[in-house]
Formats: sequence, C-alpha cells, structure tokens
Amino acid sequence: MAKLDILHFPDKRLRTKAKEISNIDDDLRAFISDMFETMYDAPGIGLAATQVNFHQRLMVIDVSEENDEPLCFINPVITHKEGVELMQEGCLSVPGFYEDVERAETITVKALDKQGQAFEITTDGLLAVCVQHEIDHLDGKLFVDYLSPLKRNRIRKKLERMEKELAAQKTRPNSTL
Ligand code: K1U
Ligand code: ZN
Repeated sequence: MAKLDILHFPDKRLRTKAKEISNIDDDLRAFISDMFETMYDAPGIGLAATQVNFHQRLMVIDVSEENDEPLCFINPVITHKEGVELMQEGCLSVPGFYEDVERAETITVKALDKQGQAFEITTDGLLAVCVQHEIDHLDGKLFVDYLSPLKRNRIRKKLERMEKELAAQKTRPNSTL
C-alpha cells in the first residue's frame, strides 16, 4: 500500500475531465487500496482519482464515524436528483477552507464496484453531498467554483502563498519537511 500525493488548487491538473474505466483488474484494485489509505490518512471522507493525478472515473468515500464503511465508485452516474440543500464543504485539494455549497438533497447514483459489479444507491445527507462533490472532481470542477470570484481568488492567493512558503522551507538546509 502507498500514500499518494494530493494536488492542490489552483493546480490545472485538477481541471482534467476523467475518462470512463473499461478494465477493472488487480492493478486498479491495488490503486483503489492506495486511494483509501490516502483518504483515511488525510483525513477525509472522500477522494476522487483526479485529486491524485489519475484521470479515470474512480472515487472512494467513507462517511462513517469509525472508518468502517468504505465505498468505491467506478464510472459513477447520478440518475436522479431531488430537492436542494445547503451544506458546509471542505476539500483535500483546498486545505483549510470550508464554505457553504448548494447541492441536490437526495440523489440516486449508479456505479460499478471494485469487482465490476453494478450497484445503485439512493441517499441523502453527507453521503449525497460527498458523492456530488467527488463526481464534480471527475469532471474537473471544485467546490470553490460555486463561490463568488472574490472569495475564490482570495482562497487561490492564500494557497499559492502557502505552497511557496512550503517549497522555500523544503530547500532550507536541515529541513525535516
Ligand atoms: O474530495 C475531497 O476533497 C474530500 C472532502 C470531501 C467532502 C467533505 C465535506 C463535504 C463534501 C465533500 C473531505 O473529506 S474534506 C475533509 C472533511 O470534510 C473531514 C475530514 C475528517 C473528518 C470529517 C470530515
Ligand atoms: Zn474535494
């Protein structure tokens, strides 16, 4: 198992539209294990392949308290949306920022699991929000795209400053980063 590097906004690679997966094999299953490890370690409740620079339609989610309800979605498609809900969202690619986003309240999503078996879930609450957030990633969209340009640019500038600071720290002698 391996922990993967997560891309940060405004990295352009986060804007890539992921491609459908046609072959589900042991290599892909090993990558899915790495994605779960990366998500739990972050910690987060979801992770889309786009965020780890793998541009295929794959995402993992676990919204349970005990991290014991892992869900893997391959080629996910939302087939039904109902109602509207405002919920605070975070993003591992936009670390440290949490903002309210409007999403569908109840959704039906169909996908393939890691064995290639089709399944369908109708859900609401945090899982519904997380599924919509992760599918947005696969389409190259981020939660900051729902904010005003002013807020989005403030977040971008702060994250660019932090990335620069981190890069400078790494080049200093005796750095433990
Ligand atoms: O896709 C991602 O960047 C993961 C993101 C998912 C998400 C969170 C909240 C609403 C919608 C989608 C996160 O996991 S951010 C971190 C987070 O919310 C969290 C971390 C630890 C415990 C509980 C929540
Ligand atoms: Zn995210």
